[in-house]
Amino acid sequence: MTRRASTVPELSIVIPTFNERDNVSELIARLEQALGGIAWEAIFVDDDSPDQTAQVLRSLAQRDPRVRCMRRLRRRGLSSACIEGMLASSATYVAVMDADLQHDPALLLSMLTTLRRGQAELVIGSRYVTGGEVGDWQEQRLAISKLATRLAGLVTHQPIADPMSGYFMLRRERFEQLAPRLSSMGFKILLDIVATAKPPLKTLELPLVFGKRHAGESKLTTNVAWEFALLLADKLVGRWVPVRFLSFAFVGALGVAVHFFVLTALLKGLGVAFLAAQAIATGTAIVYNYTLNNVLTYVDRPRRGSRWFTGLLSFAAICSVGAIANVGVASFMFERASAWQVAALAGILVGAVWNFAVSNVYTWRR
Ligand SMILES: Nc1nc2c(ncn2[C@@H]2O[C@H](COP(=O)(O)OP(=O)(O)OP(=O)(O)O)[C@@H](O)[C@H]2O)c(=O)[nH]1
Ligand SMILES: [Mg+2]
Repeated sequence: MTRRASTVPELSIVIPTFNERDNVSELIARLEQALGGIAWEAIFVDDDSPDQTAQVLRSLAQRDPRVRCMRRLRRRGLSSACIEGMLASSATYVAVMDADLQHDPALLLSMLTTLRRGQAELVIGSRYVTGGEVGDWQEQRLAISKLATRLAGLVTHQPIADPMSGYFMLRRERFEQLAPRLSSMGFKILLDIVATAKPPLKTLELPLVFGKRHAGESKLTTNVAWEFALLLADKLVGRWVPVRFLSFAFVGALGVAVHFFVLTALLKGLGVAFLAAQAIATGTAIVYNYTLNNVLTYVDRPRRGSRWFTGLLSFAAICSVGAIANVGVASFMFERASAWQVAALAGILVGAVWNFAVSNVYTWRR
């Protein structure tokens, strides 16, 4: 059976959602208004929002086949949601926009025209070009955004005024070429795309006046800053060393400090015997490392509820084996006349690699 060409969408608009139930119906109405005459579809990617956004979308989709909803379970992540939504598209062009109506749908038409004319491969709704505005942000948020934009310049390969924008459109084929190499970490999918594209995508920025959130709450948390740091690190050094390992090693180094703090307090402060103090300090450091890795290194898939406790048990078991490997390697080297510092460092490195590699697969398996 052949389908009429007009029913095949030319444009897929990918909209990540988390607790946006009171925005989606209004957004669809505004898309309809802005895109008359264009064959479009809206692909919502919902991370199982507790406010039942997906259910609202299902009922909207039953009335309008242009609306689709992908529901992801036990996952969070704006970038990965956008990537999966774009990969579900077969249209010529894909756009990404927020669900909360801060991105004016009227801009979609100019973006599409720019791409159709071949004036660019990527069009960005930019808050930082003439005519664009950030809206009523507080001074602090503006300052942070500007700093992040400057840091982002380290990885973009070309000057882009607003690489942190969440509103853009590109040819789907170009996106599909890049998709396997994306970091897919964190909140900044556009930056990920721009930093991955080599040679750079021919890019045009159109002024965007960033509106007010229509309903619901912001999902911007302090995690966003950490995830941004991970994304930058991945783009800068990810080719040589996995950024998760860097984070794991960073947490481990803090864990050593915690260990010595507890040990000293017990030994010197409370007069506890060395063996008992060392055991308590080790236990504390394991719990500390686990907790921090769970929220930092595995920010995209933390263990919660009862899985938090079972995860701790597996992490502790893995670290115990890591400690045996550490001591084994260190004593092997020490006996073969290595300096004690070198032997100790080699032991620590082997233990850390073991702990990371095994807990990455077992404790925080996908
Ligand atoms: N699927 C999915 N969507 C998300 C996630 N976090 C945020 N979103 C969506 O991403 C879009 C942008 O999030 P916002 O909280 O509006 O972020 P923002 O626009 O930078 O911040 P505000 O100006 O405070 O609104 C919204 O449509 C959110 O619902 C997530 O973990 N998963
Ligand atoms: Mg928003």
